Amino acid sequence: SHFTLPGDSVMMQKDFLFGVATASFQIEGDAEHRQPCIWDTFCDTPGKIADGSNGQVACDHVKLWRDDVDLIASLGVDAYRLSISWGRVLHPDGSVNQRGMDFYINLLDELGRRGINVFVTLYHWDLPQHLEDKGGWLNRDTAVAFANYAAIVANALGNRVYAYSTLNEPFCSAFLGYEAGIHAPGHKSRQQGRTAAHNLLLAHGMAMTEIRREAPEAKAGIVLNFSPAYPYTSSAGDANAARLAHEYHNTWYLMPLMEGRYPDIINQLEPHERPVVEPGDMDIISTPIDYLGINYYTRNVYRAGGPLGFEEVRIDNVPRTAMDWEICPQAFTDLLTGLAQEFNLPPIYITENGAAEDDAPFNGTVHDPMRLDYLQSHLLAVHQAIERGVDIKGYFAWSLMDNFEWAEGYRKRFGLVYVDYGTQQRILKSSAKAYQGMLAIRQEASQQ
Ligand code: GBH
Repeated sequence: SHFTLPGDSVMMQKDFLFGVATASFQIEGDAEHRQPCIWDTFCDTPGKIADGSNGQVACDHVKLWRDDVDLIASLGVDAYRLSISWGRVLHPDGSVNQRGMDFYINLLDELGRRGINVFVTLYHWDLPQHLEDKGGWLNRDTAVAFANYAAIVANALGNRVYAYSTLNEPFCSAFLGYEAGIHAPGHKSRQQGRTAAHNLLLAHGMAMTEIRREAPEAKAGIVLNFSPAYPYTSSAGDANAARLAHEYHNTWYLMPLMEGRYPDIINQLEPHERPVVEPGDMDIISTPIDYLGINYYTRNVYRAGGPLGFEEVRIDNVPRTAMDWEICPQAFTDLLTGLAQEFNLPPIYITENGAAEDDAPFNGTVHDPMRLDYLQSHLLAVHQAIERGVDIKGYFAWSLMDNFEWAEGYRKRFGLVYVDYGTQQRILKSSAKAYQGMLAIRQEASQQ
């Protein structure tokens, strides 16, 4: 079996990029050759990771990268999205760790030889611990350190990279890391979450200038996660709750990037609860981007209540993934068309989309029917959004292979490829074969 799209869909044309995505801390291992990061510290804190695991070995990708490039190429994808470990390419004093930089140079050169376009994320949550010790994202200096790091990487990797992305999901870094305390560094303060969010956005804007100077041919942008917000009932109160949740989870990041201002929900806070915005910050943050990366997994449903005026409701009798996230492809189409109406967006890449399933090998094969359904329906949802005029240029499945799923450890599997952590054997799941099948059909069609 293989995924299908309408034959006349622009997604079936070769200039639409299909890829798979990963992130450094989740797959690399080889922790002894990089600086410790905030996720190492978080993993060492009892009770933070569901299975008590850590990222010391993960998928052992730093050792197995040549096999993994073969695997990626075997899928027939046009693109691969990876992230750079800040503490692998730099020493704490900011000088280059050549061994670490060479790892990425060799990896990118090999991907290039296979004709695979590389999307590089500079920050997928693995902040060097020594920067956290100086305040992490609560310290404006971290934004400057990030811009310096971005310049060094863009200089070293240059145009081997098709598209740079500064940050992956600053919402998660700020909200989950500083406000909800469920991601590293594990703080629980609303005020800290807001400061972290502002400094992350600032870091993004400062890095944009560096990337453009050092790698002028490459595209540069950012990756945001979106959780479209729906009202629980048709009451005006719930409609308002959904609107507030949309601002808090989604617009908070997108509006400053696109329009150089924060949404009302931030501006209307008491002065002492707002982030400190210095003159010029909003100009830096709204530096034009070449593309917007969108990560989508699920929608959320809200009703009026809670300290911020909205609270999430768990609805019954809907299909869910192993993360307990509702499967709702319609919300993906609605999100894309809605954002394109609300903002003047640059071209979009879907930089992550996927599902966790409790996979297990049986007679050497891994059948993942739920993920097959999820990916098929979400590919069609993207197609629908394009039909309605949204400019979408590519789609990345999360993830290439099972990996360290943050606070969930290794028990939640998002891979198209199964990883046996005992042997590091990789096994293509049914979903990987369906992706491969679709890409092979498209390849044949493009050669006729
Ligand atoms: C992505 O983030 C990550 O980029 C990736 O590394 C990860 O492996 C993958 O997804 C799968 O989890 O605000 O408390 O309601 C996940 C995006 C966004 C997950 C918001 C949960 C809701 C948390 N997410 N979200 S809350």
